[in-house]
Amino acid sequence: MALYLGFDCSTQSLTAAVVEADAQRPGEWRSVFESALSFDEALPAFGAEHGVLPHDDPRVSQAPPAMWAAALDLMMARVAKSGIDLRAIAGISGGAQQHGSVYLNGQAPAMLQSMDPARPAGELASGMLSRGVSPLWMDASAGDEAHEIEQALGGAEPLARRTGSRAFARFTAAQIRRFWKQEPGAYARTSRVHLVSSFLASLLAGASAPLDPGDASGMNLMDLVERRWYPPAVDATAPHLLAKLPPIVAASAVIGTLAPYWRARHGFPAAPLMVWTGDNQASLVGSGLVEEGQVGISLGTSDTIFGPIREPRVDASGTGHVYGAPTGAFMALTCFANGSLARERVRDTFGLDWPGFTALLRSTPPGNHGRMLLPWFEPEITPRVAVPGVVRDGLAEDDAAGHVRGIVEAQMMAMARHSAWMGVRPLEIRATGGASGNAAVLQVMADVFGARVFRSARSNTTAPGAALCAFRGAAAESGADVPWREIARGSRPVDTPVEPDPAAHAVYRDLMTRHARLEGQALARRV
Ligand code: XUL
Repeated sequence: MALYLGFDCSTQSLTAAVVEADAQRPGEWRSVFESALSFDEALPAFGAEHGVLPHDDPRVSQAPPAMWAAALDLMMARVAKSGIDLRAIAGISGGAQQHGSVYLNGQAPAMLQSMDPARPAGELASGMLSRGVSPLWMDASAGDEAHEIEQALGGAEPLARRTGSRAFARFTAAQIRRFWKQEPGAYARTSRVHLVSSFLASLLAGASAPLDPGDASGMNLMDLVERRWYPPAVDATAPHLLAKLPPIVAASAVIGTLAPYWRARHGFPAAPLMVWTGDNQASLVGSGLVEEGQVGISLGTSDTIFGPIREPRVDASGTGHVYGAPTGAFMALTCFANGSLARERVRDTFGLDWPGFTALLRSTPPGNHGRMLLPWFEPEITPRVAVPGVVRDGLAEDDAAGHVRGIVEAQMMAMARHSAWMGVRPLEIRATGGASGNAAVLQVMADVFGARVFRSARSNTTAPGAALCAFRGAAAESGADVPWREIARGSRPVDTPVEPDPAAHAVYRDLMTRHARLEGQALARRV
């Protein structure tokens, strides 16, 4: 049976998954290999902490693109040595953290074509850059630039209607504009602005790779419905930008074959390469969410709530996004920056390990005896909080149990409230990401939403999702239109769901009004 290789280049790690699949029986795909490497542990020389370079300004969040290239090299070596039959690889794709931008210099096209297999990919990649760092999705420093772009487009609403989102500081347009304003010379020397996804795809292809509509829709630069660059937004961002942007091709399209570099260096065959996408897009199909009404929650570095939608709807409250989806339709998503790192902050502040954290969560009742917490340890995306700071209501600073329940309840209530715009009242939620393995956390999720929660069969759904995009792309290339609905049957959750407790749900329905009030007051104090 054919094999498909998928990557997930997330904030803190690179994961690879190999999926075995057959177009005749698409629902019977299975994962035959999975491996993850943490950037901090595997590549300490880059100096990243949790995948991010330390910076004095808490709003700045950057990483070295050469670190991702080095990780790809290490992971390709691991896959090559894993014992899987490399000759059976019939497609390669990936999903990467969204919004982050990689700036290539004028020599990059020639360098991509002639990568020397004797030299590590990280070293080769550093020679291709016009900017040594990449601003990440966690970066909150480009607020002014986001505002300038919105102004030029006639306000937040018209921009959101065209591109799927109002201007966000972390979105690529605001970040490109900031780079142009701060380093005009380096911007002028930039021949191509890639996203993390198309940068890694370019290294694999040995040529500048295109973007898919899913990841391109996280830039504030693409006309969401036309799936083309939107000239007024491009012009409002930076001069001569159109010529620096990659082309946009259909999701899962074949974009080339694996470059000679990887074949000579690690012994891979000349496998077809499919366009990469964003991590959330790959996770959507990896979780088997392909029809409107289905909802997923990913508890990763960022917490996201997302689901497929048929038509693009705009979030009037301005916090949500509409992105392209691998299915060719759309996905709604709301993103929270204070996800797993915030949970870890609470765990570490009170000297707990995860079992200790879970025990305290179980020892406290729904509603937390009225103690409440807004966990804005880092600048928050939803709602927009530029200057971080934790807000406590009735909660003593040394109350470990109150903080543990407080953070989980606050995260779930924020997700429930700020996703109302999606217009989907979920009866069932598919949970994925690291913390989805914690049944006590999932119980709070089920109780807040009043919905049953299924844990995804695997905690990483992005890498297998990317492998499935490669599978679908390969099938389409040979003339077979494999329905996503059929492929999704292979993602059925295996275990029994966590059921909501009606009494606890009633507690949270009341508490959400208080949560909204506390949030409103805290935001008003910050203006
Ligand atoms: C989505 C977002 C994050 C990143 C994290 O808009 O900013 O989920 O994709 O990897």
